[in-house]
Amino acid sequence: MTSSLDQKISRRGFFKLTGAATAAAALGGSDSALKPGAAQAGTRLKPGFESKYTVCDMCFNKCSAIARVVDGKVQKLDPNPKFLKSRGMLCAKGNAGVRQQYDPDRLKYPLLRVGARGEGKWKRLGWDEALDLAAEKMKAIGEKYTRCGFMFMAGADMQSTFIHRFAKAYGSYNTLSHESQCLIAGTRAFLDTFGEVPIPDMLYAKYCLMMGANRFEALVTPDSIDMMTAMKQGMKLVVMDPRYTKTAAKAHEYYPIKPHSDMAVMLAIAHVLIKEGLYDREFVAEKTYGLEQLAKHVEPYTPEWAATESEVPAEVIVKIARELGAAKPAAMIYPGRRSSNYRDSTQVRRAFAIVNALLGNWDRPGGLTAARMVGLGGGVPLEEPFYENNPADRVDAGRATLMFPEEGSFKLARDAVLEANPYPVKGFFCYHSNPMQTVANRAKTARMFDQMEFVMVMDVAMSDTAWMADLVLPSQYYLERLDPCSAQQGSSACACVVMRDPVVKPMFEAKPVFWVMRQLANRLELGEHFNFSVEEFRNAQLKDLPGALEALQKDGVYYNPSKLYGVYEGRIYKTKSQKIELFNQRYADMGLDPMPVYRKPAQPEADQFRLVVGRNAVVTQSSSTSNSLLMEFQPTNHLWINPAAAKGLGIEDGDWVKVASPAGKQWIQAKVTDMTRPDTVYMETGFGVLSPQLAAHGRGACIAQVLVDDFDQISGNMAMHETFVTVSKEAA
Ligand SMILES: Nc1nc2c(c(=O)[nH]1)N[C@H]1C(S)=C(S)[C@@H](COP(=O)(O)OP(=O)(O)OC[C@H]3O[C@@H](n4cnc5c(=O)[nH]c(N)nc54)[C@H](O)[C@@H]3O)O[C@H]1N2
Ligand SMILES: Nc1nc2c(c(=O)[nH]1)N[C@H]1C(S)=C(S)[C@@H](COP(=O)(O)OP(=O)(O)OC[C@H]3O[C@@H](n4cnc5c(=O)[nH]c(N)nc54)[C@H](O)[C@@H]3O)O[C@H]1N2
Ligand code: SF4
Ligand SMILES: [Mo]
Repeated sequence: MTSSLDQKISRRGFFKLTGAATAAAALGGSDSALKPGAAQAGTRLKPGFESKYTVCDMCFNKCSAIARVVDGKVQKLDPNPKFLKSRGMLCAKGNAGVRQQYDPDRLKYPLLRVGARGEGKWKRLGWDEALDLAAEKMKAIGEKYTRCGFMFMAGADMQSTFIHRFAKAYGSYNTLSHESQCLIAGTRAFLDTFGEVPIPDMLYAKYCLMMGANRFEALVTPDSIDMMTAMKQGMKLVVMDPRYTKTAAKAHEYYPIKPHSDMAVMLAIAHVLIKEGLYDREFVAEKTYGLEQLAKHVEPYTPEWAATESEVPAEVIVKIARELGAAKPAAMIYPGRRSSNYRDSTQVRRAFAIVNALLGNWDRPGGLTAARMVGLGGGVPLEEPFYENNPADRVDAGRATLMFPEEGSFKLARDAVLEANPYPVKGFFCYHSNPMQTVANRAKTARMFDQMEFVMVMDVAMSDTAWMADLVLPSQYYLERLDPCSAQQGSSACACVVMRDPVVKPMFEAKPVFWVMRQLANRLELGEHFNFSVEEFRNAQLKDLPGALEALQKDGVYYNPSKLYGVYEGRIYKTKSQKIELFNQRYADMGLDPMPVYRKPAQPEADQFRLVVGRNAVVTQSSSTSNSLLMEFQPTNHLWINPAAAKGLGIEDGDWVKVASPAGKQWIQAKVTDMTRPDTVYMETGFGVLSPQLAAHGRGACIAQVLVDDFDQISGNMAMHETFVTVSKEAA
């Protein structure tokens, strides 16, 4: 059966279908300065422009920037040369921040749904009405289903801390962040090996093996920029990816690895390092636990065996192991960031961590370094109230072995909500995140919203998640906001703090989420937990950092220089054995594999492909769906399919194809290219949106509709690459 979410509908068609045209027309502002293109016009700066520091919010990296302001309007954004973490860079998306600020389709007023959910019929509300309604719903849901019956989600934002604080004051354990869609399997793996989440010291590395990361397109500062510099300084880069990415194109060597076989390659590298005595003997003897068990464990994992699993030739695996051994300790297996890939992603990343430990690169130049604490305080302390009638735990508790208590797992929480097991959850507040586009199995997310009694979304744009809400609240954009401080760690780029002051006056009726939380707290008799201003919160954060506020005002960034390497000299590791754990006893006690065990992964059938996700330098997940400037660079998405596979299916470049999985189907144009393996297809994220108020509407297909919602069994991380699809030539 085709659900309405599977359909491809043009923007014009959608207006007709839902009768949303009148509503949308009423929402569109008449301010001519906001017409498309107006923000780009007249970017020549007039003499006397003002310069103000800000922090980019176009992705999670938080690069410090300088806004050039003319007549109260931002004309241009420039990088802050004093912000070492981005090495004085502001990427294409960062530059396009101006466009987002003056997006003619920005959310302007609180909106109440008046039609069916997702139909797009809205009524404008005043803020008081909107907040009274939200408070009333929160009270009613809390009373009827306990306070855990209301779930809170907050994306990667400097004000997200206030949502977590509100949830605690209100009494719900059910908080979610973007992290279970992003990196928690990797975080879990490194914490359970080193007791720390490492920061790669890319700038001084001599050798880097990068697998499952695409650092020249998926920008992470300072790694992306440092990788270029390190290569100029002689670093060797080897990339393994089923796709020929931009990073692969720049690498010294590239291998189109069979998806889901990284663990095999890594265990075979460990095999060679140990067998040929190429590991750092002194370091391993002194700082690690479990070499003997590991040596025995990797004995059968030979390069020849790994080659049959991964299609990376055995002699290449041996060569890489020897080169890593020769370049150590300034040699690394790049730890990666997004690890929302497979059912065993924690164990895959454990294998990465273990090889790094064998190379002795921990806490040393060109290796993996410990995140340095900059000394930023937690702000105004919260006295968390206790509510007696609450359930014992989070709604997703126990569905994965070792979840993080504040992050949980969106995928598993959604399952629990749909099953109403162990208890019903009937209210949802989402801030600065867009699960309708960024969580696998969009139809399931829509079903979760369908069974909610109240969904409130606060965004800058009518995202697909806002489109499903009962109440939509217009958020201030980062250039308008006063935000708390944020600490940043970054290898040799130094630990630092950034903060945001408003650059321009807020437009329309947009408000900061802090204000919304405070207003709601007052209405729910929780005002004592929000009886401070953002400035006061910020001052409390900075109380142990004398001179920081002045530095932030003068330079846009505050540094707290600290030791870079050798931080762990004389220190114990935060693991059970107090050493770096090659063998993890805690895992063994819990019935988990104490060392990564390779189990043959499921493979696509003859008529199927594995669908993988990945990034593009001018797209940020779903955030750029409202940015018409970025859309000019990447107007739509395509399905990458290998020529041999396409030929077998009679598909030619540019043909429309149907991509189908058990989660759903979409229609998209094929890009026939040998930049992907014959068993792997790929499409970009951030297209095929439902909301007609987004610049991306009517463009491309939605990958979240097709991705299957599997999960990493240890961390609860979403596992998007467990998706097998069929592809057939078929017009939309
Ligand atoms: N321009 C841009 N930059 C960004 C972001 C953005 O949206 N846009 N997002 C930011 C965020 S939140 C994050 S978490 C990071 C993510 O940074 P990365 O994790 O580097 O990003 P991806 O592009 O998802 O990289 C995953 C790569 O793994 C490959 N791959 C898939 N399956 C396998 C496999 O089994 N084995 C191997 N070896 N490779 C595989 C994919 O083809 C893809 O190229 O990027 C950050 N930077
Ligand atoms: N298919 C697929 N899914 C993915 C990924 C993928 O590569 N492919 N990547 C995964 C990863 S690594 C991550 S980190 C997650 C991220 O997933 P999300 O947390 O959903 O992040 P974004 O897609 O960036 O969506 C952010 C939302 O915040 C809104 N926003 C932007 N600025 C503001 C603001 O100032 N205020 C408010 N209130 N809202 C604002 C945007 O309009 C957008 O709706 O996605 C994950 N899901
Ligand atoms: S990497 Fe680009 S989009 Fe991300 S914060 Fe930095 S400038 Fe902004
Ligand atoms: Mo992410």
